[in-house]
Amino acid sequence: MANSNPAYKNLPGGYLFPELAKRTRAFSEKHPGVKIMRLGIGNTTEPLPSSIIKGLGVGVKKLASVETYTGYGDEQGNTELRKKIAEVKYKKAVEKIEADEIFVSDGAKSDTANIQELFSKESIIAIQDPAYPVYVDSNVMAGRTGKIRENGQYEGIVYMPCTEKNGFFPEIPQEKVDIIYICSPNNPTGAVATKEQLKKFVDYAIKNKIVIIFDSAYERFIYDSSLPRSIYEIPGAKRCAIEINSFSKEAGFTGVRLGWTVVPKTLMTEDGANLNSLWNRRQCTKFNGASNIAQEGGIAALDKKGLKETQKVIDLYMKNASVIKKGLESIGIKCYGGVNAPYIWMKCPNQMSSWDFFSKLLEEANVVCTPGSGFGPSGEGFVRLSAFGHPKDIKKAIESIKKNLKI
Ligand code: PL4
Repeated sequence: MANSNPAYKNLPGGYLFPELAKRTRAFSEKHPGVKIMRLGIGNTTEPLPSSIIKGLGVGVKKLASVETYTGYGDEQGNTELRKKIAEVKYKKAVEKIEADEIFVSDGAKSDTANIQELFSKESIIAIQDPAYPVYVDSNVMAGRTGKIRENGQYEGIVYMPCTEKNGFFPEIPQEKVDIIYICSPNNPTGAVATKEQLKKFVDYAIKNKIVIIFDSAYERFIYDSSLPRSIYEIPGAKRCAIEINSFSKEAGFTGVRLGWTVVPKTLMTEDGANLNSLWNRRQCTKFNGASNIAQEGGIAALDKKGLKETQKVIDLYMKNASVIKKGLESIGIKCYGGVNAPYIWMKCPNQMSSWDFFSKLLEEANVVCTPGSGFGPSGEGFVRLSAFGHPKDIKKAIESIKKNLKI
């Protein structure tokens, strides 16, 4: 007789984003004809630049002839792409990132969820609160936690609150932890860690044999060149950190699917395992490589022309961020993020709860946001607005908020 994984019973409700979609759909059904403006899920809207379309086309064309056809590729990814990622993305790394430390994936979501498999079930994880929900949920599914408490925190997880008080970057945990998740630029708060802030964590991790899982999915949105785009810009990080990144937001690959994870060969666990070898073993067993077409697109995205063209799209989204932030501030709403990051972290007026404000914004302005509490208990009282949208739609949404939201 088959029994279910008991750890799944610890998950209280649905995953955040489908829940959001469900509530939005329910509103639509109740109010047919009302046009909803979506600033909820961070989903790209702009067409791919011509150089990437060309690159994807190269991938398609190769499949059409027996001389160039490829079937399964290397589980670790296309060698040319791995070399290109190492060369283009880690120019500022203190210690060189080698191509064989890069594992190409079908996007950052799967890797952020799967990476915890490399660690013992007893490992204690520390998570920024609020955070992208995959970090917590994947550890709950793996049985690394107990039940969720009334305060919204899981037993067995160390929460690192990111609040207005600490500028949305956490203090070093007081308790013993083994794995620390950090996301910068942060989803959902839009806060970006400085070199000094990251150095504190790297030094602490090296001293205590902790592994940092660094999610840099939004690094291209950092305009301030003094801020680090990779944890490997911090001395020693190759001895304590794994970095996960994605083509989704910087190159519009949310539907194409392509990302990568850096697992340095110098990264060891306390019991002497080499994490690069473990991840390689894991990927070879459980992953058959990213789509060869998508990987050709990725190579094109990292070419000089590709980088120039994607920068224009990033600029467009960042203009949206500024429109959202300025619009909300003009009606007296307190906002964070939106600079060096594509998310605006908005404080709900009149101390409303995140879900109450979500409903109010949808009903009064017909705008969808993401409730902050969905990212963790410290997100309560905030909502996240996404700058990924077509500029015309973003402007309409902000005009509607300014005109219709009663605060
Ligand atoms: C909705 C910090 C978005 N259904 O596209 P990927 O898999 O390369 O990237 C996933 C990802 C990884 N790390 C961070 C992210 O914010 C995301 C994407 N997050 C959002 O609105 O928060 C899309 C969410 C999607 C999901 O569940 O990931």
